[in-house]
Amino acid sequence: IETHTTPPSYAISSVRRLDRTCLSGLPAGIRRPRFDPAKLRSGILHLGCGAFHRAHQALVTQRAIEAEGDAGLRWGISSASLVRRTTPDALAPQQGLYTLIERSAEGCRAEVIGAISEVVHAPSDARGLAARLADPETRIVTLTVTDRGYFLDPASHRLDAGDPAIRADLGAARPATPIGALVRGLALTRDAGHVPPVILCCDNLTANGATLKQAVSDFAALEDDGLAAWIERNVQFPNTMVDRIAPSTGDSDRAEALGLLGVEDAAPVVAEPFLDWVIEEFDGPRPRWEEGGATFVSDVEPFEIAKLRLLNGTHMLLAYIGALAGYRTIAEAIQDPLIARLAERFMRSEQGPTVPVSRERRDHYIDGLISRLANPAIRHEVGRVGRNGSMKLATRLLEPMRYNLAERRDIPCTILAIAAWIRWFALVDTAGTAVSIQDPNKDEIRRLCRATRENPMLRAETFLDYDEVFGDALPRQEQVASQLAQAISDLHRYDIHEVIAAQLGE
Ligand code: CS2
Repeated sequence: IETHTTPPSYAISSVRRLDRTCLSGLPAGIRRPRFDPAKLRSGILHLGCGAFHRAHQALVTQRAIEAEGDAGLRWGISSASLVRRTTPDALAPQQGLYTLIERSAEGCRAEVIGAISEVVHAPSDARGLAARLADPETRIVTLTVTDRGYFLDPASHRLDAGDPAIRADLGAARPATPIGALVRGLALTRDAGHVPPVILCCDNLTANGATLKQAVSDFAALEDDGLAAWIERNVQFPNTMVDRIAPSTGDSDRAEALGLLGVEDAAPVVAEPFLDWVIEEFDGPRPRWEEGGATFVSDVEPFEIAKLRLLNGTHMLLAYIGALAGYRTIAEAIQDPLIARLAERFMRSEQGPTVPVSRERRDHYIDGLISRLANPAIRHEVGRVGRNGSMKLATRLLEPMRYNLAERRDIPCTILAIAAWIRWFALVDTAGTAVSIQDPNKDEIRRLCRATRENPMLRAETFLDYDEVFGDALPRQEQVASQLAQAISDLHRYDIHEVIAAQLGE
């Protein structure tokens, strides 16, 4: 009998790393770029090289490049990470290539994305973001830097000029924040007499383009009024609505990519099959993004409100309620029939009526969402979806809540979602340690919880008065306070399922 004490050496070294030389040898079922990625130029500068960008804009851009042939090669993406170097380090040896795995209950589809012409780690980049933005070849700048990346004052939605990161960027040669980098790049563009690129915010903010424009103008005005006026007149910031569920990548996803490709990919991304991108029409050259499913419209607002309130708002409800019920992912949470009824009621009877689209369109979107959220092949962790809630609550829950209160509509699901969000900060693991929660206001929120420990009414009033998060007083605030106090108290005393059933009147 032949035995091997050590495996043959080819078994150790045979796994190659994905790069351009592997493309032609990939298994037949794996779609790959229908252009030569080595020939791309960088017509797009992107800030925030995370999973969402790589599962969304990069795929749509890949389709646009493919559709245009050689003319499309100008639309490569120079994709920058602003803080961490994990993604640039993983993508550099792969020449920007990575696998996009689309998963549903029916199976998966994998494609190698080659639209990223260059991966940049901004803090160590010799050229710097400002010089890249001011390069006349850059015609479009896209951003996915999350709500936190904009340094907005929650009440006014204007730049929080007092934030230390913004203060540190004023006058800095190489600003570290996205807003600072945009302003520095636009100043170079103006000084060189070039036409500025179009700036496309792809984050889930209300009126994201207009909001970003205001924040950029606010920053510019702190340095140079003339620059702020020039930006106001010359730079387009179209509004957009972006939609695709893309959880963060884990080891099992890397293992799956290896299995599918036969070569190692250190930075695959996973997404649901659904994709939507609605962009306000703008002037100037652009990729033919329609080829990848984008739509250009004159008014993005109805799409954006529908998406923020129905998808992102329900995500928040499911994240907090799901966490309290002990579920790990959004799909697990919504597979619980009681939680599913709560989510559906929240969408149809509370968030839905506040959305300015036809009843038919809204119902159609909600029907689709119920199955998207339940996609068992997407492991979207509740802790991740729930992070930074103090910054997301306003657009996703509080704006529709104000509207509903003014209409005198009952909002038991919204009240429960807010109570669950507050309770979430008190979550402990089995060893009794506070669960790690990511939120810029976490310390303050935990302090408010401690200060109101034994008194649900005081807690409800204290939170509703916390204007950093809740803004101005709500309509009928006293009534809301007593309902919220009841929900807070119930969540302390009873099992979450009993509380949901009571709230649904079941
Ligand atoms: C989620 C979004 O984490 C979150 O805040 O609600 O990332 C959501 O998955 C996307 O907006 C879907 O388009």
